[in-house]
Amino acid sequence: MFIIGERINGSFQDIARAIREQDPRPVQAWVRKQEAAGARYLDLNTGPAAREPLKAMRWLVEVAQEASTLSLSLDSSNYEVIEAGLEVCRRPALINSVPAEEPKMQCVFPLAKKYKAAVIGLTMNERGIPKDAESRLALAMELVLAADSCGLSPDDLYLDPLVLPCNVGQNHGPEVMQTLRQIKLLSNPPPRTVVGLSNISQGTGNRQLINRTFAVMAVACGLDAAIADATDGQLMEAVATARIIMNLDIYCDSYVELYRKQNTVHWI
Ligand code: THG
Repeated sequence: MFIIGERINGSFQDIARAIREQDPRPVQAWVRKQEAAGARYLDLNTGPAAREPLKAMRWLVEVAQEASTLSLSLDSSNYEVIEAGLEVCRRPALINSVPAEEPKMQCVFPLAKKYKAAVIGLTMNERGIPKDAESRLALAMELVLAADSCGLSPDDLYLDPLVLPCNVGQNHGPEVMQTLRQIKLLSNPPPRTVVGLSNISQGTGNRQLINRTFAVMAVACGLDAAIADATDGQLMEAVATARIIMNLDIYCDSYVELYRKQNTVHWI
């Protein structure tokens, strides 16, 4: 499982201020910090308050690319904002995200082809987030079929079963785990899976413990990627260890260090 650094998000006050004042320093500081901590992608989200979201996304992409060569995940439900970011991306990006709604899929998948981007598909539609794994899987299949009909390879599709805070959606936890396991049976090659990890602990105490416990359980269910706090050292160590136990990486005494450096060393 690899980490998509969550921190460049306008819902954090320092990033909201940086966007407002066009001050690149806090953004670049978080780019470097997340990269050093072992993030493989950087999620960029202008936040709900950005007055000119197209301009803000373009600016975030340009600032991030000046500080790092990491790939970018463009996080918005507004596809004009996504395309504004894609236009200035130097490397193939990840479009975050599209729900299983026909008109939106017909907009986003061709956009992904045009810019050679991968896509995160959400297992939700006009009626919201389903309660059980079975209904999430039905929406996952709709995403797989729509992506395929647009010529997008299944391994460029990341499916997100949508994690809800455990203090409001406790019954969703086992359904998300079940969905993660069963998504791998939908196609060959299978779609990839991703979650917004920190959602699980929003509004709870002991956030880091809840995040890392969820993360290791999800690795056991085959999770491929998480939008998460890459600078949480204990989370990164727990994920590296879960990968060893699942036989996804070769055990060596320095595996925790190697996981952090996975962007620069050859990693199986
Ligand atoms: N799936 C996909 N994309 C996503 C999500 C998802 N993008 C956004 C989000 N969920 C993942 N990113 C975050 C970023 C921050 C937090 C949670 C998820 C977070 N923020 C603090 C909070 O709300 O308490 C902010 C605290 C502060 O302001 O300091 O927890 O699920 N595809």
